[in-house]
Amino acid sequence: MPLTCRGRVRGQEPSRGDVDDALGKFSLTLIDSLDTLVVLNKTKEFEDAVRKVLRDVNLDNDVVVSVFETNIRVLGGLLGGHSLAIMLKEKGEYMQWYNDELLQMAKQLGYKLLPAFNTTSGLPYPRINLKFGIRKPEARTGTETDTCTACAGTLILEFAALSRFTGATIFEEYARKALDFLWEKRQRSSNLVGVTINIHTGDWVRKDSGVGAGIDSYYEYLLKAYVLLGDDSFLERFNTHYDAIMRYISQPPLLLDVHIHKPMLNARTWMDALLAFFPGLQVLKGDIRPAIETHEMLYQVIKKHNFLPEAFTTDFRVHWAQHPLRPEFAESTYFLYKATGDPYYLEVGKTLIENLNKYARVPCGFAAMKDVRTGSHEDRMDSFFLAEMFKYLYLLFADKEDIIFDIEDYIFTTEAHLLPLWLSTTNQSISKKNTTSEYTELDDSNFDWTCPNTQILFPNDPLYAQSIREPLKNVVDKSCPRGIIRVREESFRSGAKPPLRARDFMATNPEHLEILKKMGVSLIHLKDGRVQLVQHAIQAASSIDAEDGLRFMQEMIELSSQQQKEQQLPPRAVQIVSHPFFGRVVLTAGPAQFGLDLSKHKETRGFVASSKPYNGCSELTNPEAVMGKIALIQRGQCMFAEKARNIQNAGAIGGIVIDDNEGSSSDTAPLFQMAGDGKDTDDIKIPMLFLFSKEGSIILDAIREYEEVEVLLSDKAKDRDPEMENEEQPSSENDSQSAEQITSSSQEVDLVDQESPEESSLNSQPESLSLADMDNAASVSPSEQISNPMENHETTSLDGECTDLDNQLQEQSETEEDSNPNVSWGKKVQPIDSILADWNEDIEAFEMMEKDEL
Ligand code: DMJ
Repeated sequence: MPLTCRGRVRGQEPSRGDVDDALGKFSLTLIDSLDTLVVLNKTKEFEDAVRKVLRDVNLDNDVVVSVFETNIRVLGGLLGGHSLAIMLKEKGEYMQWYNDELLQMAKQLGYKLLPAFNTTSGLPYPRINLKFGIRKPEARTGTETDTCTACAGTLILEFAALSRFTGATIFEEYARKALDFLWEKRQRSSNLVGVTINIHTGDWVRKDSGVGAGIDSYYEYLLKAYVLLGDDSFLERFNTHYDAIMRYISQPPLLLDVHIHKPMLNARTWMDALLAFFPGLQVLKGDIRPAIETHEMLYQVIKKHNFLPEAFTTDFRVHWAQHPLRPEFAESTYFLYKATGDPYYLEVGKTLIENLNKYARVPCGFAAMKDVRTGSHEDRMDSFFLAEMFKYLYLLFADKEDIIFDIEDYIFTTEAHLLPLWLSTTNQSISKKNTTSEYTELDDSNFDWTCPNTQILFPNDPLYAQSIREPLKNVVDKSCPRGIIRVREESFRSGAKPPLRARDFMATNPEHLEILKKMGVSLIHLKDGRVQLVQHAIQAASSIDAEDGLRFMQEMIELSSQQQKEQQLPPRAVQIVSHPFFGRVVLTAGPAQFGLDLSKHKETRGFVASSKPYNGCSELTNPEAVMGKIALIQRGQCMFAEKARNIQNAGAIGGIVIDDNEGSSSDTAPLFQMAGDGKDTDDIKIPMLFLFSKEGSIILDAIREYEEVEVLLSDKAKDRDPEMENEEQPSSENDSQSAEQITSSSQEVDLVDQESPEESSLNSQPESLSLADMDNAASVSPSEQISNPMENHETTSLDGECTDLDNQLQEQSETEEDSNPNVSWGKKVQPIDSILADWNEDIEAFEMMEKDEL
């Protein structure tokens, strides 16, 4: 604990939940950093540290620990220490007294972990009691049903090394069996694996698939098992998965989670920091281009926030602002430097070190970042910081002669522990077993290279890496590609105007659409209701029309950018306060550029009522139902301002417009801002908010279920207060009982979090799409593409200040309270349960990340 300058002892500090499962009162940090000392040429200190481990460490503690973490950090640490201890002993100077004591400890620990594998599948239980094992009453574990893929698939290096060092075959056999089972359970059509699996049935519990949290080191160990053990089946499995990853998950420079059954469907719109190891693995595989691309993208996220946030969105905003000093990016930087020899990667390493010293260094070590945006610290320095970060950063800058042994003779485990490659020929007969032989025919290009060969594969030509990196230079900060600026200047210099002015354009006007078509501009209606404008000059009627099209697009960009700068409104909140929600359900809502400004006025509280007609486009036929209430209106058919006037005239005190695009959700779509009608909207006095369809359905379902639903419209969710509950008077005893049940099983889901002032000034990109001032009117997505007739009719992707006309969500950071929401609903609210299923996926992912099996 670098802030309080003490060690963290399990049980003596308040529990942090699953993240503490890495701690087993076995001097984790000491063991995890043993081989780092040798790499850093601290041989004397290594000798002392080994003595301390042998003298002090007790493995027989009554503590429930994570099998995965104990394997990679403790078993791996002991084996790495042993590997270097025998290397030093052989050299004849240090460790002359050493008699395999660390290996004996490792073996003892290995036997302690074995009971975890006592499942029909052979997949290990996620946790084990070091003293009592599994299932015994005193063990307090063994009832779990699920584990993560990485948890079950990241054992083979340590377990095989233990078997081969000691001759006890059982460890390698168990780890192989778990891997065989995972391989059998892969989704056969996509060849992907999910994040979580049932250890008894083998069913995928979470069917999303990526290369980060929950899966990462499973892939790493397949390739490295091949390197260490020379067993072809591991390589074939790895290549099969790699082929699937590159087909579905890799969307250079992004790596995006998909569904294993529908791999063309992205499962989320954010990436986690753990996937930063993947470029390093791609180097090991020999696929350097995507490695350079992803690494460059990650580096730019780091440059923006000093560290890689725990999760960030596909448009590079912070999704989860914590950073526990993870080493994955340094690891990939090291591998890329080894592969390319490009000094750029030394510069990257220098930046990492400078940032660590500047922002994380504290008197007693380096403190994790609680929030990369504010630079606040957490009293935490995980053992992987010394095991991995120090090692990789040192190795990045070390010359061969700086290291007292040949690092090329070793393989790095996922925790960067060193295992000697000579193990591949030791005791190998003991564990070879027949593995499945049916492998799918693969694209042969994936088999080209299997190990890095820095001499042949990567010709030490720095320009090679640079040529791949260069086009991605602005991928994160979204500055304008030069070519477009040039064209824009020329276009404006000529003073020519397009036949249709951007400010007059209406997506519902057939004449306008005709003109657009002539200019080669097409409209793509996105699922979330927005419209994407794309210009392909080649599709224009003539080159003059093509130029007009370009001018039109540029005007559109200018207009939108200008409007957005004028009106950057943050998200708002719709909080359901009536029974049985009591303020626990907070829905992210889009603001309106007209009506009561909720950031300046007190929140509006009221019961909801649907308007008739539901689209609110004409005078309401049910004013008595809406009077004094918050009216629900469906998006579409007329302008938002018109809807607002109609419900206001009927006596409504506020309005919620619900998106008519089925399935739209604030999870996947950017914030939607309702613009006015281009005229004076001062007459609209009531607050208006916008909900995507999923969030809207929650309110509609609640009305069906409970009839009376009261909500709070505000700029920020209010703390759930007793008032909310006191107002609730269940109508019958039964109701009262179920309300209680629901209350106790529900927790707060706060999807709204205010951006820090600092961030909002940084985040000066256009925030909203005022062009959408007519319902269903045009908007332009961030991936807007415009082709430039003077540039070979190429389609150029523009973003950021230039073209990102899309609404941008304010950055949402997970606070400590809301980073672990666990939505569980009682039977009574079943319909809402299904609507929240998608949210649960994200929430589970966060929980998973928290578990730190990451
Ligand atoms: C390390 O413990 C290992 O690298 C693991 O495989 C995943 N991540 C952590 C550090 O982030």
